[in-house]
Amino acid sequence: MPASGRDADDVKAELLRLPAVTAVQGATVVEGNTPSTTPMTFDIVLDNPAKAGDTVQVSTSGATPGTDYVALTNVPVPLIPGATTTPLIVTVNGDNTIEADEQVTLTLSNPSPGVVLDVSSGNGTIQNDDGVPQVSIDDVTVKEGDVPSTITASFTVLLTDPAVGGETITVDTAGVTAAEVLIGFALGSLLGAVIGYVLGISPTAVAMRIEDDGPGPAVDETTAARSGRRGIADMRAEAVACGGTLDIGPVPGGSGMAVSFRWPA
Ligand SMILES: [Ca+2]
Ligand SMILES: [Ca+2]
Repeated sequence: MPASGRDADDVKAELLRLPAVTAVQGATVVEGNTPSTTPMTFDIVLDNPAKAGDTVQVSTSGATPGTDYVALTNVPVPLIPGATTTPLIVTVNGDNTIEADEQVTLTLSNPSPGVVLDVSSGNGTIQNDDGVPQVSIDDVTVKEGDVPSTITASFTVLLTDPAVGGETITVDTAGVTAAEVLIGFALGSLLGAVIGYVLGISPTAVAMRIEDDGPGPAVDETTAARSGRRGIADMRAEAVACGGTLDIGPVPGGSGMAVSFRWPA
């Protein structure tokens, strides 16, 4: 028996217990979005427990090093003494890019004496979690307000996935417009009612059309006419006075007369 107390069988048994890496098991992680990061764990698996001082070096490759994950190059990793598994974390950087799943390879090298690399690499997967955004928009109700106020109707456009940046959509408005507002209106009460009623609908312009049936004032209105009502002349003057215009002409395709008022002129 040697002076050390170990015989050949002891040395042989010790050699048989030298740890050998038998697997490098990478994880699958969901990528996440900017600026989040996600740990991807690689388990360095040994067939026998590591001893104090056992180390390997690790490097990463695959996907876009430094962008998709924090790259490692020949980084020494101490194996956990007495353990058969040593975890090693690679930091995955989230992004908002629509892309395929990506693979990260962890490669082991330069084991310390007594450590054998039966397996020297393993793969992990970054699962892309970005898709083509679907767009929706909500409904908005606002109170129109009074002259001369204007009211802002704020619509919210929602995406199902975060925008990458640079995407645009075209929006258009439809519905009530100044030109579409048609208000039945009695001759003689034109301006006061029009200004108060319509400006809240369109903050920039208003148009309306007034028609009569053409027979002219009734007999019982004669007194009113004689008392100062001058019909169209008064209406036009009041339209101009408030900054609008008044157009008068025959009703298209029919009999009678039409009066169109627009504000501002
Ligand atoms: Ca993402
Ligand atoms: Ca992505």
